[in-house]
Amino acid sequence: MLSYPLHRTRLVHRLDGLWSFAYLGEQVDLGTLEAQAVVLGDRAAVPGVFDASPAYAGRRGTAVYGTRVRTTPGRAGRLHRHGLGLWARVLVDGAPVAELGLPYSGVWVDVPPAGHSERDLRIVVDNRFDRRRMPLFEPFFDFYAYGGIYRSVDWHEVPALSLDRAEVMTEDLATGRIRVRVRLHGPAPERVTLRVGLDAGPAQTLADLPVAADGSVSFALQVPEPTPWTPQRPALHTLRLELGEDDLIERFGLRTVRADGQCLLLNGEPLKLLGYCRHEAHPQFGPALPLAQLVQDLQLLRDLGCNFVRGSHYPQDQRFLDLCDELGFLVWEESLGWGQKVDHFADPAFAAAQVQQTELMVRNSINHPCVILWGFLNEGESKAPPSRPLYARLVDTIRSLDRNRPVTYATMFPFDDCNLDLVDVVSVNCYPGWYANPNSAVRPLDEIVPHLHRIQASLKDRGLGNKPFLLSEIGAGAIYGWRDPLKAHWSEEYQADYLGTVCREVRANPGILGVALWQFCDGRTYANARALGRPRAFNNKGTLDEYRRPKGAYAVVKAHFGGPRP
Ligand code: ADA
Repeated sequence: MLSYPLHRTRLVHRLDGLWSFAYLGEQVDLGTLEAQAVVLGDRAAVPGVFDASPAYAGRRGTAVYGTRVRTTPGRAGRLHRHGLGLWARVLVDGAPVAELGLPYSGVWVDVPPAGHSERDLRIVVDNRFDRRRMPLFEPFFDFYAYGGIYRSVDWHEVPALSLDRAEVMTEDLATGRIRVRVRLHGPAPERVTLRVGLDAGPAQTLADLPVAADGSVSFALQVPEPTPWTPQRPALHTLRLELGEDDLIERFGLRTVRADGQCLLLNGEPLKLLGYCRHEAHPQFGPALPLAQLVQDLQLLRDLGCNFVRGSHYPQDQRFLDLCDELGFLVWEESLGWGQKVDHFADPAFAAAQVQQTELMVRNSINHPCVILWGFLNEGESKAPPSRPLYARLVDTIRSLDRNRPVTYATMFPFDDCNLDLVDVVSVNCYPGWYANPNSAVRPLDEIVPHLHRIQASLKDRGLGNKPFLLSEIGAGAIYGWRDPLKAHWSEEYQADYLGTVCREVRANPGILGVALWQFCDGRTYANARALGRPRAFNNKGTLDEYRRPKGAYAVVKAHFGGPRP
């Protein structure tokens, strides 16, 4: 499947399809594993996760995927893995070329040229938890950790010096002036000559551009017929680049986004964000969602009247972001995290992996106009002072790569978080009226609005009242089909009343930037005793169930969010 950037002349082998496969069990020693010797007797779809298929359901161990690709002899390769999990080793012609433990991240792997044409590719995938090997995913996360190749795999044939990416920044919205930073791959000379074209216009030659020490080239361009990108009119532009025989097509939108006092401004206009947190998950495909599912999810969100999606809790599928660009959704993208404590933050391997994944996220998604917020470390222990160095490092990392988008993170400590001064938008996850006090005389539903007001007052008291305040999660569970005249917890009625109360307050309260309701649809979670609080081992707070069947709350949210947009 294609996602931007695209190529017209570069030879790209799309490796999605049927691969050979073997599941090796739970006890494999990865140090001594001879992956090349493994007989691949089964077949698997790529993208695909083995543990969502009935044959290997729930297994936690090692698998080997294999395929062959016919390439040009003598030509170097760059293997693009758009995302997998939880850990992988890549072998080409039997030789290991990379190991990676960054679940969900799009990663490039250099493959040396060979004298022969048919290259043998094997990917060892392991979904066992191992903090040393793969520090980012833990068994205590409230979503299932699948094993397999989540997203597409491509093999690019590239010359010694090739085009990596071109980052496009809107410099002047009114005139359509953009700044382009081209990242080169390979040993760069002091100067390069590029051919550059915008939209359907003719290409021009930019001769002898100086190459910076980091291997990048920068220049400004004028979009001839600039149309700003807005949710109502998501106009997109393309940038074509040629360097020698290599080429690259990037897509971008002209728009600005910045925090100003309590507002978040898109092209200078204040936004109200109305939407959902969404996991990339389905019972039959895990996180390896078919394109049709991505489209259907966005059609449902559009029907609900949403303009906003929080991509919880990991870097998003580039196809999904392409679709959000086209359909005019606003997106919060974040790196992988869920409830880590300071022992994680103090661990150099964890911190390094977190920074690396955050960097990759920003670089991979930088041209999507839909992405308006960068986030990280969902519900980390951000009230503990020792958390601060890593939070500060992640904010700096993002700002060093992109100064044009606000930074945030979702805190579960609205009253005593100690890092909120670092970010542009204060984002709070809270569940008043759901995880409610059992001994309280107040009806759970009546806890919601006062709790939100207390948060706002506390932020103001602590000098944080001049930042936009976003509800990054709030919600209640309901079992699909469970109707109850008493409207008890877990009934569709309670969830509908709950979300109705939240939406009413969010729309009416000018001090709330918006909401990402928790959550779009139900999703599989813990496979351990923690699931006792999660009937069916699902997080049931979806407004739709895991098959995208609407619960009673659907109509309520739709009525509040305003139904279909023009
Ligand atoms: C947290 C977390 C979500 C989910 C939610 C819940 O806020 O960020 O991933 O676990 O709680 O359902 O309780």
